[in-house]
Amino acid sequence: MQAIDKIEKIRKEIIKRSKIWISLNGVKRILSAIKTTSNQWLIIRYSYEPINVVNTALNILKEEKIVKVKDENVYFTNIGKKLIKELEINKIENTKCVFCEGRGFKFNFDKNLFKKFFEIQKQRPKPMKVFDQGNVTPQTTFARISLAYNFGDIQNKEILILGAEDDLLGLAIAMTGKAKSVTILDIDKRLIDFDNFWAKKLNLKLNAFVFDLRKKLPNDLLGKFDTFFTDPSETVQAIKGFILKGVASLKGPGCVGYFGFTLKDSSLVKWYQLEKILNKNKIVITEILPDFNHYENWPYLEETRSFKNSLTKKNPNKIIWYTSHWYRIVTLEGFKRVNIDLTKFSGKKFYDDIENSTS
Ligand code: SPD
Repeated sequence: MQAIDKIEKIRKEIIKRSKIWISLNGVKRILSAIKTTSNQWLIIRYSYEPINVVNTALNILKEEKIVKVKDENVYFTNIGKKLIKELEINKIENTKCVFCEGRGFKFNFDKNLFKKFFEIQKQRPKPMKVFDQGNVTPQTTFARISLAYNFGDIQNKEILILGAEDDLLGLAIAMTGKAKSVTILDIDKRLIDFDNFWAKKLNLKLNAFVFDLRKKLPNDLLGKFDTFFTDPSETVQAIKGFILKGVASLKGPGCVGYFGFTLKDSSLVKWYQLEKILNKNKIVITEILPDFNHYENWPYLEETRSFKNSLTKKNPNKIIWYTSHWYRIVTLEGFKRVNIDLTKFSGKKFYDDIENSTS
């Protein structure tokens, strides 16, 4: 069988088992990632395909004797080496800036402020599975601020954070002293108490409230903010719960939202759905910054599908492998405020779907 036919057969098998679509180029990218690194978590990072898809692909490639596992690392066999030679698969070359971790922005917005935040964040509550938590690195939190600051989306602005305060972005923005106000909504009382404790201690313009974002936003939060930030789970329900509620909170056309979206827990088909929802509501995407958000590993990783279905049983420990793209969106004239009740989606139904494997 020709190499290309073999890969096409494998592509169809990946789709059959994972129930997620992948292109031929997507499969070739996974092969390039394997050629680049033997660590399965970095293979996932470099593949830009859902974790479920990469894990399924690795398992099939092993069954087909194209890859083998040695000391919990993944390598091509001789059969695999011949195959990738025929397919002209190259290593992935990292052309990103090494000084800014590839984001294009300085992460140390202000060295002393960053140091202070760095010490505070060490005491943050640990991520919990029940809330699908997993925080970004403190460098990421400050890179988010630098980016938004560059666009003028923070200075003298009224800011809303919807969930994801495990990233402590609202606290960090308030610590810059540049925003007019920062309001934080999160379901996790531990985080709200943490924020309010530091707000009092540091005299910050920050108000944090326990709020379940499946519920409708109260009227006094609608149309009141200039900028929102969120980092939702990636189901369609969570897009509506977090991103569209953020949009509903904005004052008018030309206001701004930021959120993270992965190719780890979402496929390109989900991206299409997301972008269609945004466009339908007259919202335009101005930036999608790849791998902008770097996540620290969360303590419950081994309980999730991403680990259980993985080819090797190596824990990533300190390796940054879970990254997301950072979207910036702007409301247009005639944008829609969608503020719906989603409480019928209980627990996992709200934040889990077939493409998600980290919750
Ligand atoms: N469930 C594990 C951690 C995931 C963190 N959330 C990332 C959301 C990106 N939109």
